[in-house]
Amino acid sequence: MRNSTVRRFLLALTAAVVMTAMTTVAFAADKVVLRLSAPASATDARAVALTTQFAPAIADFVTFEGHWNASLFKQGTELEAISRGNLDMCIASAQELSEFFPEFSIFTAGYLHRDAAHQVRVFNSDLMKPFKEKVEKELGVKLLSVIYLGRRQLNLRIDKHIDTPADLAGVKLRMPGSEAWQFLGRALGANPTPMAFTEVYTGLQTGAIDGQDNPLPTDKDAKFYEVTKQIVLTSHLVDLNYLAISKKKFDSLPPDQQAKLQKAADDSMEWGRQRQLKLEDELVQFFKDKGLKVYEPNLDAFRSQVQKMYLESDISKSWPKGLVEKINAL
Ligand code: KDO
Repeated sequence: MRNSTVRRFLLALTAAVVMTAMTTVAFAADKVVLRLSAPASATDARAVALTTQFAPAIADFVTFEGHWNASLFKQGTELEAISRGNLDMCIASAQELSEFFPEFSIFTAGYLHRDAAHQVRVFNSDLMKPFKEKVEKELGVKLLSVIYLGRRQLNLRIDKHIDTPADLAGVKLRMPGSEAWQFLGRALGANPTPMAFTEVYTGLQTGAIDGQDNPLPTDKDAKFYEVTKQIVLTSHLVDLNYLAISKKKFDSLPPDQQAKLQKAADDSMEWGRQRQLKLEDELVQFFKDKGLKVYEPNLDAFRSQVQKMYLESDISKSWPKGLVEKINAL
């Protein structure tokens, strides 16, 4: 090729590269950015469901950014961040929502939801409508889908055998930092201590706390088995989260994209639910292999004490009349 031909060729190539880059930027700019912040780690089941299922399903119109380990917002401050327009999505807990709307504490009560399927029935039932509407209206947050976190179990660094709530007297049990969680700790018979999730491993290692409660997949993911001696299978809370999004952001999407996003949320959370259930089954052996004692206590003793404490407490005064019975009937 002659020099001028080479130059023309290079110029054309440069122009093509620039055009492609500009188009990519334009497409990227056209996409809606959804920033989610959560205390969960990037390997946590919910993070995996969001990054491997949810994000790819809506990738044609959404750029999903997951910020894990509370790197963007501190645990418990995400709902307010969405409300103020500083964040688009989060993994909200009923405990956090109960700080704004006390009636949400019904979904934080020990031994209320029976299992993962029951959670889904409750979330999709008409009973949930006034709860969802209130959060949308007053907080500007839309609860897209229910997330199965798993059955919370006691995980202790002390060796003492736990059979009934009385055996937990004086045990410093880390619970997340809100009143709904602290109450659950007391209902279990323990001495609850608030602490952020990201500090729990060190708390167990140093002995600042005697134990913590979380579902088995979380205990594995956070490596709590390295610094604890036993897991007591109390299953005291079939724990849930809600996949939450800014209502303003959601409403700004055209209807077909809203529907696609909603479906991606439901499908990915169902995928996560099945994965989490399978993990819970498999992990008992994993912890035993790591040298931990894993056993069931007197479940009737735990269930009756916890349910009684809730029903006699001020917390249950905020629950809509007859709702416990309706939830039980679902
Ligand atoms: C926790 O702090 O123990 C907890 O399990 C509470 C849940 O509601 C949820 O927020 C979870 O932490 C975090 O997402 C970290 O896994």
